[in-house]
Amino acid sequence: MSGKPRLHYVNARGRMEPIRWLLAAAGVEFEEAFLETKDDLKKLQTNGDLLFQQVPMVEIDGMKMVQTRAILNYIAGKYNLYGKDLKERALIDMYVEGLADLNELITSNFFQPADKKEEHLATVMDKATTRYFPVYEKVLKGHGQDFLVGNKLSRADVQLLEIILLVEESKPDILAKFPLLQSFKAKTSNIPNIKKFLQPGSQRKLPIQEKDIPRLMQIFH
Ligand code: IBG
Repeated sequence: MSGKPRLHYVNARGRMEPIRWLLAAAGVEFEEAFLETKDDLKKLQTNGDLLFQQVPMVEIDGMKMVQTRAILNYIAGKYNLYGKDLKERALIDMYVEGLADLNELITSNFFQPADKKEEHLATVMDKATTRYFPVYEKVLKGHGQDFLVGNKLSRADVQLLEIILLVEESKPDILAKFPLLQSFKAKTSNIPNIKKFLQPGSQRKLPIQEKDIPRLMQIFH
């Protein structure tokens, strides 16, 4: 055992990507065990390694953790990215849950029928512009600080940057009307651990390609 967290998932973003982001931002090295086939998933299930028979699963500190949110909460708490008190934590939770909702909307685009994809994506981008991004712009404007909560990097900042970059892949000008999010993006992208993760060759995953969907479906269904 190397002592590094070991991540069990497919070699794709999916539900593991925010975990990869958070570990990377915390400066924690991690190993990945990729599921290539349904049998790989079955093996973990049969061994009793997956509490709910699902991945993501992360081996960390002697635990086999499942449930994405629980894993993220643990990492955020352990690496001091979860606010200084309960009220900061409550704010971080609200901001992060909004980001998780937006992330689900974006992900659901992959599962739309071909003839509905474009229209669905336009609706998602509209929601990003009118419901989600204005919230974070307003928070930054309200306190005039660089980070969302407590004038210090938290998991909320890490997850916001992840989503900004994700949305920009579909709509590069999405931040046009959000000047504070533009400077937020520039500053957080330059934090050394994050900058390193954004460089080619890191453990950050590329966007899921249409051609990968059947492979993922074969493993998970
Ligand atoms: N609530 C759980 C969590 O957040 O961890 C859900 C986990 C989950 O849905 N896991 C799926 C799984 O293991 C893989 S992620 N399925 C096997 C089974 O038998 O249930 C699938 C997924 C992808 C991309 I890929 C986006 C969203 C989900």
